[in-house]
Amino acid sequence: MNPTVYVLNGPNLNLLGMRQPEIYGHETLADVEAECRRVAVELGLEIAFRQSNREYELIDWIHEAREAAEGIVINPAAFTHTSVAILDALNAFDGSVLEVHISNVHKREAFRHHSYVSARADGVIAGCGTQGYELALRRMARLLKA
Ligand code: DHK
Repeated sequence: MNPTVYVLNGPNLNLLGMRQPEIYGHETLADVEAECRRVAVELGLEIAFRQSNREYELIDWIHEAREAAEGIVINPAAFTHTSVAILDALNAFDGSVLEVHISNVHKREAFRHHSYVSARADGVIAGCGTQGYELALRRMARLLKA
């Protein structure tokens, strides 16, 4: 059976393509999901693609992934910079974790330079636009094969 990867998206990413397109681009989250599904077929991965504006919901999905997934690709959005709770949940997950940021957070405001999630992530992709999700899935497939 193909390995399962949860692709989790944090707050405001439901507005992708509409909010600050000069930073986050013109593609919508539905476009990103479609591209992830296309790449997942190519890589032989099953994906569960989800977005929430609620911290607890992301945490519940990470807990769910403990039983249901081999890997997590997560763009925690603003929770990247604030959430010890999401870090703790990821620390309770045994599989591979890749962190994605559409923008280059290191080129932006100082408060975006620190990520709690990076203390757990096996890899971080930032500043590659929405292509970062595809890159993360390719890396995830490699990690899950190893
Ligand atoms: C998305 C957000 O919503 C911001 O809060 C983060 C991240 C950066 C992104 O680049 O995908 O700071």
